[in-house]
Amino acid sequence: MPMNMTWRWYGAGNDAIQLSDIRQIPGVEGIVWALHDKLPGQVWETAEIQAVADQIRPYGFHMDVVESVNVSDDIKTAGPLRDQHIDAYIQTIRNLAPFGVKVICYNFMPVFDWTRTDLFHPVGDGSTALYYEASKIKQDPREMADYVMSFTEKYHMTFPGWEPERMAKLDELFERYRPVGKEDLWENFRYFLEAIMPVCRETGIKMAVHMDDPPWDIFGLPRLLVDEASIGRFLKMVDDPHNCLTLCSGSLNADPRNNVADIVRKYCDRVAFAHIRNVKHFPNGDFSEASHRDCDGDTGILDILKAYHDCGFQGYIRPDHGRHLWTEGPGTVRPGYGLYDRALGVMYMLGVWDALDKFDH
Ligand code: CS2
Ligand code: MN
Repeated sequence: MPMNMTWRWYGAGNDAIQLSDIRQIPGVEGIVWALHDKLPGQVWETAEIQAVADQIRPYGFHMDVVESVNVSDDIKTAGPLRDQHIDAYIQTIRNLAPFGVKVICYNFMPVFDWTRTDLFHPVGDGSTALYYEASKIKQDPREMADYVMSFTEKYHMTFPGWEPERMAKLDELFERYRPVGKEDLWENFRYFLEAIMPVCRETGIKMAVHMDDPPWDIFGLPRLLVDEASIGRFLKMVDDPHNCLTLCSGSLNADPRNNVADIVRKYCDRVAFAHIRNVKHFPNGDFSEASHRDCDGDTGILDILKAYHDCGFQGYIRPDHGRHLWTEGPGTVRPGYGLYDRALGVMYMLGVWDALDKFDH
């Protein structure tokens, strides 16, 4: 039964991994891509999309999944430019459709995308991984933001959602989010989705929201997509087959109470894009990212894959963060997005899937 294995690639000159390398990983059918120099609120122009298509297509990959078209702070906070930015988003969807794009992954997290306190934490076998030390996340976000941004400066590497232009105005950003409580954020989310659903229906493109990472409020900022109940609320709030999920196993299971396999079984028909990532928990609330192998973490990778298989999942899937192996380290690799561990992850997932196909009827 087909599911569609993909690989996130940051673009020529922006990723140390070459498309010719990715081509050699068995089973990868498509490239998950984005225009990484765009700011939220800007239109992705046809010529800019075409330039990426010209890179990807000669290798035989599809470009069906975009990750991410980021949502602006004005949209999230109902700021003065909200409608203008929504119009830009709609235009971007229109411009993406002729390239065969089927799914747009995005998130609705206030201020920060994923949050970690150590991007190269020793795993114990010589490799490193992204790590969250609970006691380091205090009220003031500055230390953590400075730490992540120090990589941007040192290695001339920008991370999606951590745009230097936005991070430079962190205090101002926090001011703008201060009056936005959790219910306001839900309301702004609904407003955005209702505004873009017509163009999604028209183009067939599915919007697939990424889970909040980690799935709890941080620095006094509300986070919405954190567990089964909130996902259910989200899907009901805008009950349209184009309003879908990027179900990220590692983001959800950063809270060990989240049983991701159960969530897959419950909402499988609305999962447009599956991120597979394994997480290991420590008793003090810290967590480390781990290899995709089931027993290396606590996320239940085998149960999750079995759940997708049982549901007849035919959507897009990719290995999410991997560890940094062998020659990979600060400066040579994008944190979480090295070549080797993600390639091992692809093979692990395909191995499980092929075995389920063959033996599990
Ligand atoms: C990704 C997310 O690297 C990651 O953790 O899974 O950053 C994801 O790309 C965004 O949240 C989607 O907008
Ligand atoms: Mn993810």
